[in-house]
Amino acid sequence: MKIPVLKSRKRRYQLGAAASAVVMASSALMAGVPGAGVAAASAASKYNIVLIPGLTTDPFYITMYAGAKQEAAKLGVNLTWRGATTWSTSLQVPIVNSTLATHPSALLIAPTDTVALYKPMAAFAKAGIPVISVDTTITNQSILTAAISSDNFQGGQAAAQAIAAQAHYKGAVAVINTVKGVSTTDLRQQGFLAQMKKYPHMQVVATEYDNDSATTAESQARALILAHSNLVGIFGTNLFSAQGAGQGVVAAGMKGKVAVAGYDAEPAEIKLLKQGVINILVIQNPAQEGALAVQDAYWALTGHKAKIKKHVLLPNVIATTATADKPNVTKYFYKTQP
Ligand code: T6T
Repeated sequence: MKIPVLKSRKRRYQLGAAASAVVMASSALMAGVPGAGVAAASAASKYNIVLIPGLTTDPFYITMYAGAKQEAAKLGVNLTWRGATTWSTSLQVPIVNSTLATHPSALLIAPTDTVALYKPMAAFAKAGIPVISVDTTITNQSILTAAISSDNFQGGQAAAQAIAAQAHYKGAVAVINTVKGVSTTDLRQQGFLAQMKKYPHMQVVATEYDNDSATTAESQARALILAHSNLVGIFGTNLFSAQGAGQGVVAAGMKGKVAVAGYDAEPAEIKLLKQGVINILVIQNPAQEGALAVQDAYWALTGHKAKIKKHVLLPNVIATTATADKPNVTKYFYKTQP
């Protein structure tokens, strides 16, 4: 399988500011990983940028934070990361609202819902604070300074192609998705379904939602295998869904019989990929997403708005069992600590 190499966006404006990294105080709002709520900062900086991830305990967002932190240090701006430890709109909304009360210079956010987060995010824009969506986004993007994401539709298509090829283009497949109304995973599912339509001897028999829980995804995978004797593949649309799908296939004794295509690249998934349980992982570049978001915020704050590309879609990297040890793949594996 061809492995696309991620291209880094051309740096159109380079700031010479040197960063002196200091540690900022943590806040009660910040939770999750050890060190969460601790920000890389420059004591001298007048810019306080806040990054609100989908959740703080997910290696995808931890890696994004690491990239954002590095860029913030380079540019000499303060960066704070705060968020809930689980994927939850009802937890994220009050965090966003209370962040506004701290009057940050810019907001970088992975909204947990395409509609529910519009109002809380729009309040920042109304107050003159640049808002950049990173990873996920909202449907009404009029209030955004920029939206940075991976090519999620293409990732879903790649997952479908891999399962179809593994199953010799016939049989039943299922999707295990996270939560409805999330821009990224909705698009991955759409890409998967669109691609599957091209294979006349394949049928999509089910779409499950696991609420971002690997444990739930595992039982859903086992139930799907029991319910559909002709099941040849499962697509887990994110890290937890893929992990659970792989574990479910192992538990059902169907390794090698039911193909698994997954998203992201944290240690449990990589282990399953190397074991041949997961056949393909669509890997993103969250560190680059985080860095670009900080850079865009900086440009917006320093009078260089013209340099901001409003919509950035980063390419994916495909890892298969055969390529799981290749350095041009392993360099994209996610971090578990920022
Ligand atoms: O797949 C990523 C992210 O892109 C998605 O929006 C939510 O799930 C992850 O964080 C992985 O768990």
